[in-house]
Amino acid sequence: MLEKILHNKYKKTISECSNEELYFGLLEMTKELADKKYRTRSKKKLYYISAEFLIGKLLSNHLINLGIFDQISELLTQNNKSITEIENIELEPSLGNGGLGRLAACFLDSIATLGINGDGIGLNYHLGLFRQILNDKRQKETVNPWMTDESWLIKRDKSYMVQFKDLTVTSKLYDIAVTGFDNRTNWLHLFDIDSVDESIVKEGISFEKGDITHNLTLFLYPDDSDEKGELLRIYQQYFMVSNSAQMILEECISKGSNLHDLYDYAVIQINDTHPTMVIPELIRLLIKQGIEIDEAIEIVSKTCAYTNHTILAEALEKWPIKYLQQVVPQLLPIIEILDNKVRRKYDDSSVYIIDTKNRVHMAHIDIHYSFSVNGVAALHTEILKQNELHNFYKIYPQKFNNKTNGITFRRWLIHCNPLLTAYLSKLIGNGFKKNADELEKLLSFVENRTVLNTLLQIKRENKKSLKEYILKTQGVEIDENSIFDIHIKRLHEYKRQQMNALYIIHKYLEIKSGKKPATPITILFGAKAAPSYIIAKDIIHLVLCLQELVNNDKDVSPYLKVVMVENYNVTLAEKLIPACDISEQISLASKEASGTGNMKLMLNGAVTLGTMDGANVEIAKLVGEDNIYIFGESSEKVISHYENRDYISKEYYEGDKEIRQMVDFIIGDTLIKIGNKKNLMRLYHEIINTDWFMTLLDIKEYIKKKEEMLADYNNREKWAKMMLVNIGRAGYFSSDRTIAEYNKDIWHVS
Ligand code: RUG
Repeated sequence: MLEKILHNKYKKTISECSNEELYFGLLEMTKELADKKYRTRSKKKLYYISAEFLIGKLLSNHLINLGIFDQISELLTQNNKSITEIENIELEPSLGNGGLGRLAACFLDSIATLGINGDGIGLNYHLGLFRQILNDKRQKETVNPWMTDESWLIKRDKSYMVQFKDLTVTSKLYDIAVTGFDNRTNWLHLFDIDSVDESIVKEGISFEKGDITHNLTLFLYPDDSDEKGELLRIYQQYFMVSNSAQMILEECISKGSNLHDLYDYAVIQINDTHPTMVIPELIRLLIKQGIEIDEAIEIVSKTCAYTNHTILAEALEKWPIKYLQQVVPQLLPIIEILDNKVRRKYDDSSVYIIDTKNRVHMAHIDIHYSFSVNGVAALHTEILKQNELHNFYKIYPQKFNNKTNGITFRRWLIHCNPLLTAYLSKLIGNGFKKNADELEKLLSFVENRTVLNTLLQIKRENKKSLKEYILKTQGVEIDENSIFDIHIKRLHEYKRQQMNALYIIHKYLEIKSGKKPATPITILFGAKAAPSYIIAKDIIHLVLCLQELVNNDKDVSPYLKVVMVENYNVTLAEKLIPACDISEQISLASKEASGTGNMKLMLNGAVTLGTMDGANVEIAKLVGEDNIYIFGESSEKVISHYENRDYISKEYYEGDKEIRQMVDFIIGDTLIKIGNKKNLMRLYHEIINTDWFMTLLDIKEYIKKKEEMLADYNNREKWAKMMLVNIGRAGYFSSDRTIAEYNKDIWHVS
C-alpha cells in the first residue's frame, strides 16, 4: 500500500523517496487504514472534553496500534531508510501543558483500545504551547507552529455558530483519528475558526489579547496574568463547550434521543474545570428545546461527570461574574439559578457557587451538577474527601470516587523503549502488550543473573543513545557510565526543582572539598515555566547558572554534570525516560495530585526517589519499601502546617549551618558572577522568607536519601533487582486499567 501511495504522490519508489516524502506517504497510508477500522455506534457514547490533549507525535503510535510497525520498519530498512529518521520530520503538536493534557491523550488511546465508543473534544490551537528557548541562562518563549498543509488533521464539513456578547463566530471542525491497539478507531474533535491569524504574534509570543476573531484558537492557555488574558480564556472555554454541547445534542438526537433521555445516549467527562461551562450551556440549550429548567438541570447532572486534578487553590478556576457578563451573559441567569438552588438547600457558604467577591467557583458547579467527582490517585481523593472538598463530600458521599491515573504502555514502553520491549517479549511473551498485568511474570526472574545483567545493559544502551542526542542537540557531553538522575515535569515550586538545585550546590561544595562520589552523577532537568511565573523562571535561571558553574569546573565536572534540556516535550520525554536511573518525584506531600511521569519512569526501570505524595504512595505499596527511596514529611503533617501556619522557613535556615551554606550560595560571589543578581536575590528571599512549598522542611532528609541511593547504585545486582521489581509491578499503571475503571464505575458505555 505504501509503495502505491508513494507512486501516486511522487512517482517514486521507497528507496528513491526522501525522508520527508516517506513521512507524508506514511501519513496518508495511516490515515486511510485508521479510517477503515471497525467502529460501531453504540447507543451511549462517551465525550471526553478537555482544554488539553498532549498527543505527541502520532506516526509510530498509529503504526503500533494498527499492528504494522514492525512490518513497516522492516520494509524501510530493506530500502536503506530508518523509521526513526522519518519520524524526525513530524512536528510535535503541543496541545497541552503537561500531565493533565498527556493524561487525556493516554486516555483516548486506552478508550479506543478497550473498544469503547468515545471521542475527545478540544481546541485546535494553531501555535500550541510556547516553544522554550534557553538563552543567556533564561527561559525565553517563542511560537511553536505544528500544522502543515498535509497533517493528521481531517477537515470536516461541520460547523456551529457560537455566540459571545460582542461577536458571533462560526466554528470549523478538524478531526484526528485515534486508533486503538488492535481495536476500533475513535476521534479527537478539535474546534477552530477560520479567521485566526498567526501573523498577529509580535515579539516572542506577545499578541493583542483583545483581538478575539484573530486569536481565539491561536495559543494554548495564553498568559492569563492580566484581565485581557483571563477574558480570552473565557472566550476559549466557552467556544470549546458551546461547540461540544451542540455537537453532542445533534449526535444524540440523530441516534433517537428525545433529550429527556440524554444520559442514555451520552456521558460527558469534564476534565478539570476548564470545560465546566458545558453544564450551564447544555441547560441553556435544553431550555431552548422546550424543556423546563428543573428537568434540564436534572438531565445535565445525570450526563456529566467531573475529574479534579489539583488541590492548588490557584488552579481551581474562579471567574469574576463581571468577566462572564462581558463574554457570555447568556449563561449568567443559569449560573445564578444553579447557585440559588444550592443556597436554598445548604446553609454553608463554602459550597456556594458565587462567593462574596462575586466570583463563580467552577469546581462547585461541577460538584453540585454532575453525578461523579473523581480524584486521580488514592491519596489525592482522600485529601479531597477529608480536607479540600470535605464540605461537599459530607453532602454527596456517593459521588466521590478515585480513579488512579495511568499511562499508555504503547507509547511509554513499546514505542519509546524498543530494546526493553523486545527483551520482555523474549522473556515473558507478548501478552503484556494487551494485558499489562502480565509484566508481573518478570518477577520470577529476580534471582536470575543473566536477566539482571541484561536489564543493566539495556539501560546502558539507552543512556548512550541519550548521551548522543544531548551532545548533538545541546552540545553538552555526558557520561553514560554516570548515574542519570532525571527531574522532568512542569516547573512549579510545589514540584520542588529548587530542592534538587540545592542538592547540586551541596554536591558541588562536597566535591570541591575533596569528597568525590564513587560513581559520577548527571542531573538532568526538563521543565517549562509558565511565562508569567516569575519565581519558576528564577529557578530555571539558578539551574542554568549551576549548569555553567559545575560543567566548567575541572575539579567537579568529572564527577557531577548538570543539564537542563531545552523545550522539554513529549518527544524529549520519550528519549529521557528509557535512560533514567533515578526518578525524581519530590513534590511537597499533598500537593501533586498524582503525577504520571513517576509511572512512565518506573515502567522503564528507573527507581523512584520521592515523597509520599500522589501516585508515589501507590508505587511504594506495589514495589515495597526495599525498591523505592521515600523521604520527607507526611501529607498529614504538611496539611497541619498549613492549617496552623506554623512552618517558618527562616527558622530552618537560621537553625542549620548546612542549610544556610546551601541557600547562601545562591547569592554568593561564585554564582552572582555567573548569573543575574536580581533573579538570584529574589529566589533567595523567597526561600528564606516564604518557601510556600516547604523546601527547607525536607531538604536534609532529601540529601540523606539521595546519598543512600547513590551508594546503593554501586551494588549493581541490588540495583538491577530494584529495576526489575519496578518494571514487573508497573502493570497497575496502565491507562487500560484506569479506563476500564472509569467505564465500569462512571461511563457504562457498552
Ligand atoms: O498536577 C497534576 C498531576 O499531578 C496529575 O498527574 C495530572 C493528571 O491528572 O494533572 C496535573 N494537573 C493538574 N495539571 N493541571 C492541573 C490543574 O489544572
